[in-house]
Amino acid sequence: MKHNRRLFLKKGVAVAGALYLKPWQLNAQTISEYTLAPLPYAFSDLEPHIDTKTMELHYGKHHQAYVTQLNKALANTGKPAPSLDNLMQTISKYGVAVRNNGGGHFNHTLFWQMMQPNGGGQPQGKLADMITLQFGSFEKFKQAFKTAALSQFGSGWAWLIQQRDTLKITTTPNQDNPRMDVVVKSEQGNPLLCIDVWEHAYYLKHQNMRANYIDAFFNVVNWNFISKRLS
Ligand code: MN3
Repeated sequence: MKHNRRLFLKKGVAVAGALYLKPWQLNAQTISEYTLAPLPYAFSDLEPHIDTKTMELHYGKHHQAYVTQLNKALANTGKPAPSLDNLMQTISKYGVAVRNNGGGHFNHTLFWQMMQPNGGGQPQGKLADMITLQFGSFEKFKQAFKTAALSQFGSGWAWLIQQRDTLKITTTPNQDNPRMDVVVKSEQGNPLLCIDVWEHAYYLKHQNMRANYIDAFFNVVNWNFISKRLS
């Protein structure tokens, strides 16, 4: 009897609670939404390495879709939006729609900033020293990064990550990234450099030749931005 009564009380409280809206459900404006940041350069600025049409579609359609779908998926959870970095570190608590679209938003936000007109060349200072220490030389690093980006089967990303005092090259499928808590611990880290190897990132200009796209990408890398990401 006692047990049943307690159960009834618990259920009663749960039902009563459902009648009241949580503070963040009272007003749609209190729900913080993710937004697509402006590109730090024009669509045509990365020519001839990354073509204008690819940039228009990749940023304007693909990235925008990740942001729209992420906001939709998160609204369905009824929870407020955490910071994007925090979302990555707690992604295991969310469903597949938040993982895919949240990852897509995080990855592309980084990716645009990693490129710049008149980029390329080599990193300087501490990052250059760490790359030489870890990989032997910048050229050896570049080759290893390219090999990793080529080896990612199907859609995904290649990364240079920082793990305390060491650097590591890794890859992730789909829109996963090394900040996500669902990624195996040994492949988690602070993302420094990344390249999108989904076909939508290169097919218009390079068709099936992913290697040519990777070479072109190295001509627009913003090493200054990447160096500042060292922690
Ligand atoms: Mn993409």
